[in-house]
Amino acid sequence: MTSLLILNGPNLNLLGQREPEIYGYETLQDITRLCENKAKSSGVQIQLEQSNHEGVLVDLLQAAQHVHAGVVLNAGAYTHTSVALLDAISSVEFPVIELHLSNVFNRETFRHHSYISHAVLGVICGFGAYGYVLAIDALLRHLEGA
Ligand code: CA2
Repeated sequence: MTSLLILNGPNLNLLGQREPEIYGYETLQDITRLCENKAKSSGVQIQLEQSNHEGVLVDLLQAAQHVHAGVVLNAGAYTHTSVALLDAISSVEFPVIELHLSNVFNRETFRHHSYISHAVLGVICGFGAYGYVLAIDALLRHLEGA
């Protein structure tokens, strides 16, 4: 069965507790449930991981090789700072979708630049938690060759 990794970066464990006007009211647990329901209805397996540590995110991306067919990555603030994550994404053979809950382009200018965009299949942002559903759909459509 096709397996996908849903990988969340720093501070996303705090979702739903602060700044709901930017990130929505859903907690990471709500997003987990949303992704699990989407995976079930799509007939795929998913693994969900969250880490506040850049190196752990790199390790999880490397470990996904030959295990997962694709990755949905919300790299959080590391999006805007991390060449290490860019290099990790460049080194793997599976497609990665960059995801953001908020529309990073109508926020502070430092959020307009993403290091990881250079190596990803595509970017989804601004649709809140529903973006994860869109990203899983987009990955599966890509993997089916559609
Ligand atoms: O919009 C997104 O999903 C972001 O990746 C979220 C990151 C931010 O640095 C990116 O620019 C855009 C921040 C996640 C922090 O999440 C919080 C959750 C609750 C309270 C405060 C921050």
